[in-house]
Amino acid sequence: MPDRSRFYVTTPIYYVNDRPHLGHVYTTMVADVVARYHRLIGDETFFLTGVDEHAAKVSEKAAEMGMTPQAWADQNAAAFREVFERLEITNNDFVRTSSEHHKAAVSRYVQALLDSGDVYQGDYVGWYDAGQEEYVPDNKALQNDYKSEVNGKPLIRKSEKNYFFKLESYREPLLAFYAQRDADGVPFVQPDARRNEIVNRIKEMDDVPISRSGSGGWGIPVPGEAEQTIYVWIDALFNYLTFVDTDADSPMGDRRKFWQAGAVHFIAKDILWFHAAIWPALLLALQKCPGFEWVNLPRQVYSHSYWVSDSGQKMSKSLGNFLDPAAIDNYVETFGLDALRYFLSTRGPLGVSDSAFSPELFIEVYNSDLANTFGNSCSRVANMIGKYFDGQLPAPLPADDPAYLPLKQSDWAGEYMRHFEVLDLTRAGDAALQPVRDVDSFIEQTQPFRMAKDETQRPAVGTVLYQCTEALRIASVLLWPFLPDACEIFWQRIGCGAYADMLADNGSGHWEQLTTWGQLQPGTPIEKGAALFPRYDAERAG
Ligand code: ME8
Repeated sequence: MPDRSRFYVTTPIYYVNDRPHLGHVYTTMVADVVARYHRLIGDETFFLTGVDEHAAKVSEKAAEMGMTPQAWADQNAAAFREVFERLEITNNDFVRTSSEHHKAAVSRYVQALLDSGDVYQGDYVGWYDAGQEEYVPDNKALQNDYKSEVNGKPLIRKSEKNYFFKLESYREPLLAFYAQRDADGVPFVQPDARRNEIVNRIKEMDDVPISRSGSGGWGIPVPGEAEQTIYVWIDALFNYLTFVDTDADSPMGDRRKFWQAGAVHFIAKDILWFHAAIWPALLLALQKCPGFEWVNLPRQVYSHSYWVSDSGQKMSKSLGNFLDPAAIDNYVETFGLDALRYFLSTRGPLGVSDSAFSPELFIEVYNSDLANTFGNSCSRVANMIGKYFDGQLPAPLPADDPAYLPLKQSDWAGEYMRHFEVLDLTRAGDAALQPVRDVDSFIEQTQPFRMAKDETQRPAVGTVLYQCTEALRIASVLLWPFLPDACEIFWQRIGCGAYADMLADNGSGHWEQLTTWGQLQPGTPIEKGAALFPRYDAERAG
């Protein structure tokens, strides 16, 4: 069984043939929210993202730009890294497939598969989708009229000497693996509809090429074969393993424990086949090789849908309709980074349907969930504490006092965890806002601003406001993976500034304490500060 106290999460590694766009930012932000959640609940977490460099389209684009593939890859890898840093993504490492560490590890794995007989030499005659860098089986090519399923461009006819992986011989082991995961209650592929598509395709799969000829030396050479490079997809899939296949003697430290915790791979549906069939089959093959017995299989592949434009077209580089870094910066400047994270991760295409990116919806969600709910509640409560208690957190009456007015608490943290555990970020975000909604109803019901007019009612008002602040503190803990900047500001204002350091300490296990009622000390100064999320008025903003 995987080790539940550790957590390993990955994003696809992105092609460096161009600059990052909204799709890349999306998957990376989702993985970041999930990584932060696991750190919050006390899991020792490793989060990996990065770039995929050895694609033919990278060397072709480099030639167009009059640059070497490496120089072009360096430039775009830096752009990805820079965007992710600016977006405060908390990845623990950044993959570059041109790094010496990765190249050496991939060569070792391929050598092991050559030695075991799972990789053999043959001839490939068939179809290739250059945009997706994907070999397309004849029946699929025919079905799609010899065009790419993703970008509609004509497929290329290829005839070359390749090394092949015996994928077909893993049909039964893979189906057994899927059945086992279903029986364990943690299906390997999510959502379920995607899992069913894959299981059907596994039943008819053939062996696949794992090398290419004529890449002009851009790629990892097949061991002992200077003319062939390892097919970019095999090179890329192995990143999930190479970057954690290190022991205590390595400068990267002992990371195998993260692999063994069972990786969770976030990807989009266009690359599911590689992750759901080829990847586990490669791992099944590798774990039979001497020295690789420790290689277990990932925990889950989560395949989301697409962000599409208003007209329903996939946002992509080749279609030129994506939100580029400048447009993304605009959102961050106007609404704040938290708002972008919150919107993308709670309103994005995590399920089986695509999501249209609509500026109107963005504003609506910003105003309803952030400005009018969390932001407004924090201001309201701090204002009342300022007005009636001189900015000091009042002490609540004892719960058995006749004047004690209880805020009805539900299982806020439990509900939130149940949704995170099945990667339902929409419901997890909603559950994190529940204490805020409960505070709003409590204020409506008790009307502390009316009670405060009567001096004798002050202890009851203090009781109401103590509970409101405490509920908002718990909300801020639950909201932190989505809104880290705003929550950290709020913590400073309520005397909980130390939380940020507690959470930076990976896997330190403060979850119980942070979500237990009654942590705030009466008498603590409560700062009002500026609105965490000022309401956005589209008309006034022009
Ligand atoms: O496929 N909506 O890289 P890539 C949502 N290098 N997500 C989107 C998206 C959209 N419109 N467009 C892109 C590759 N993405 C390979 C991966 S992994 C071993 C190798 C996201 O640069 C989504 O995560 O084409 C998708 O899977 C990924 O970007 C594809 O990035």
